[in-house]
Amino acid sequence: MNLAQVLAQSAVRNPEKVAIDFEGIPYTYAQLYEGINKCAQFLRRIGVKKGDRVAIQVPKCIEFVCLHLAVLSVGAITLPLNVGYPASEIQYFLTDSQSSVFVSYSKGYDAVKEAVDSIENLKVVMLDEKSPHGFDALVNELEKSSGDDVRKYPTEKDDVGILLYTSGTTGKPKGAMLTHKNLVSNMKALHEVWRWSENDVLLHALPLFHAHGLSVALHGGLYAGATIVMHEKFDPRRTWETLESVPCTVFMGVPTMYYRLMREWESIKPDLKRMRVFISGSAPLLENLFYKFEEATGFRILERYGMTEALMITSNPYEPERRIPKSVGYPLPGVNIRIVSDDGKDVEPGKVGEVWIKGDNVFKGYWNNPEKTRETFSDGWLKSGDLGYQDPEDDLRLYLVGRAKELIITGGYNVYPKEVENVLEEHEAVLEAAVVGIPDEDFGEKVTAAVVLKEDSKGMETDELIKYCKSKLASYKCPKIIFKVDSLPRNAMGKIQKHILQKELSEKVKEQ
Ligand code: MCA
Ligand code: AMP
Repeated sequence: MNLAQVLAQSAVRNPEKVAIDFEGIPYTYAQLYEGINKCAQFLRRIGVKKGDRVAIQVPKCIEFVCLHLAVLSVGAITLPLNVGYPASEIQYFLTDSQSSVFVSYSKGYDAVKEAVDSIENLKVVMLDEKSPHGFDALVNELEKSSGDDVRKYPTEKDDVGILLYTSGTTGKPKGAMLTHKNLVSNMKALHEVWRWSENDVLLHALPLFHAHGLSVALHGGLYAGATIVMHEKFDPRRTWETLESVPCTVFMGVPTMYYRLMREWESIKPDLKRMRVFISGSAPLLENLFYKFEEATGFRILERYGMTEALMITSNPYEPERRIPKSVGYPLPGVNIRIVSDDGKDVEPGKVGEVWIKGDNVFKGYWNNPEKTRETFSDGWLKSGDLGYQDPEDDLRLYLVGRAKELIITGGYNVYPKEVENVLEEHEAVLEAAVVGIPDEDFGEKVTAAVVLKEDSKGMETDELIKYCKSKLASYKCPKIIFKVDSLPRNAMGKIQKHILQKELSEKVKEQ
């Protein structure tokens, strides 16, 4: 089994149809698959073999799509990376994954060059800035390619296709291994539940380096043989205008995007007569936003629940009248869930417990980390760290109510406080630090820190600490606000009481 091979069938069915319109430049299915084959030849030429990790850190572009599917076609593994990651994070991902190729672009490469140069046996593929999306170097290489089809798809269903790094409670990101079976089965389940068809036109405004934009949106659209209109960045006004002018039938976003779309609604009020469905996920969609959106547009947003380690888990039903705010719906076909208490026993329907997951969607484990993998599973069930309950009155419909794991979700991105605390505590002026999520209308939660400074550094400005964090962490992980405090609230055991701190900092934010 190979995801790229499954997707290649759309090219055979409808070669002349536009597969992706990237920022106004259309690429037919035939052109896309020619590009994939050329990239596959290039990868073979530079020695990429089955199982090799190919890390790609480039802005959203058509070349990313071709490279990613070419990597899978030759049996290798794609490791997509956020362009916002600074050098220290990139060095960690490349060394931890033992990647053999790093695909970068000149504007971004300067920032990571020093860290990357120190890694042995790593081939760097540079893409310069002359082609429409900055990819002349690769494009030149591709021109050397012949017409031979080198896509051999040498993988079995349990071979890894994508390695996605997710942060963890210990602070060090771990590489989640997603197999071809995970990717294909989940894509097919969503195809059925969301009633994808080749008549669909998806507006794709998400990043391609997470499961949401990559697996759910990109793979889903290509599998359906639909047309994907890709915007490099999300812009709410442009999104409304495009949904009307193209016109589109499907949109996917995180709640922050829906919040920003609503802010622009009144001044545009686009005609959405061709739209079929708006889908939300990656973070909780607030009830008032669900209703506000429905009142304005007439559409009930279809909310679903997923996590990198299990791709998509549950979804509200497709029928609009069965989409309910606050509920994430029912398990997808082939996915099983349980709600489990602290002692590992199933709780009664209606009672809150941790969501456990089993099915073809569940990942193979963390890269090179059997210990963390073992901790994440119990009897073959993936322990999600999410807290929820099933409604006994409504066919066990799932509601999420919180998280057992210490996690902040900001604008759909996950931030583990420990990772930020570690960085803050490495600063010479900081004695100790604690990081929490403060409710925020736009981002859902806002990363916020409290620091106790060392005696001789009490006068230091917190702006300086934020600047320091930005040099060490992707900017979405950096605290938006840092408060100086004399001490952190602790219990009798000395453990920091995050819920008290969270309340205290929320009050401080309100006072500002
Ligand atoms: C950008 N910034 C953020 C975020 N995004 N800060 C906190 N949280 C964020 N999500 C920073 C920028 O670096 C910048 O920092 C400042 O905030 C203002 O940026 P702004 O222009 O407002 O942001 P933007 O570029 O418009 O991005 C907002 C966004 C983006 C479009 C909502 O965050 C986004 O694309 N989110 C989607 C993430 C996603 O795909 N998640 C799926 C994970 P400064 O000014 O300091 O430089 S996969 C997943 O969760 C599972 C599988 C699932 O269920 O889907
Ligand atoms: P990630 O590790 O980036 O894949 O994020 C996965 C986490 O996002 C899940 O464990 C949930 O906590 C959260 N999540 C995803 N979808 C939803 C949703 N619809 N509602 C609430 N939380 C969600």
